[in-house]
Amino acid sequence: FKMHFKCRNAEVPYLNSSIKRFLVPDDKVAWSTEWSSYAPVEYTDPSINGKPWADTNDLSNVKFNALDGKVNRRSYICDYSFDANQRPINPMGRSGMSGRGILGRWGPNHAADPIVSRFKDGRLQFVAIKRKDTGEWAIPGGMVDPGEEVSATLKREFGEEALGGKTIDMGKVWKNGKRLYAGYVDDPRNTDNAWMETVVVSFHDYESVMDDVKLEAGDDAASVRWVFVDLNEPLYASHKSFIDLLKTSLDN
Ligand code: RP5
Ligand code: MG
Ligand code: MG
Repeated sequence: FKMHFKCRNAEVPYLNSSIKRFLVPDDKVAWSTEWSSYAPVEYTDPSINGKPWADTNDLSNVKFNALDGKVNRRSYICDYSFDANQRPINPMGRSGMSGRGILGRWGPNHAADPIVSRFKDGRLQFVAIKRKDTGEWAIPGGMVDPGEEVSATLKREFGEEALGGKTIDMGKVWKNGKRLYAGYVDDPRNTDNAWMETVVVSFHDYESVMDDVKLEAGDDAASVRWVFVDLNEPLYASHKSFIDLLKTSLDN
């Protein structure tokens, strides 16, 4: 991605708040562009305080750009740099908000996105959830737990969000994993100091294993269903681009 958009939307309030971002025009996104009057809104959602998955405001013992104990604080994009307060700086540029917003980690917040797909009457479909937070269709992804392998996160999140937490034998599907992407996500929750990164893996169902699997929404998901890749609705964050990568990979 060359530029982020969804985490610059200054018209709508930030998730679960009434806070609006400082407007960052396209030509001012890059940190290399001087902008002395830039005044991002400082915001960290008070509800993340004390959460086991969240950092504290004390940065002194955090090992950035490294594996910090069990927490992966490396970025797929680059070795990120720091602002005057020693806070990581979003490598994709300004977002109009400083602090962590509702994200737990300073710097990269690592997720994993499993795309389970099949052909239905010759048309490509994938398993999508309707997210409870924004109401948009999305890949049923989620955060990598400390010490967890990404390959485990993919299956766990799919199970939690698309299979109602049940363990279902999808053996053949899980064997066809193909990594499509690892990097930045233009997530509406991103800030100048905290951002989403993900690993997207395609699991195409070549053997119709999924025909016998009953989808059931759970956790972040309000509903779940097979969605055609050419649906006429926006997808969450950068998920549209991830689906485009899926299409290309199945064409080859
Ligand atoms: C997106 O947020 C990722 O692509 C992934 O789908 C998701 C992870 O966050 P939660 O679903 O846990 O909120 O940036
Ligand atoms: Mg989840
Ligand atoms: Mg999720």
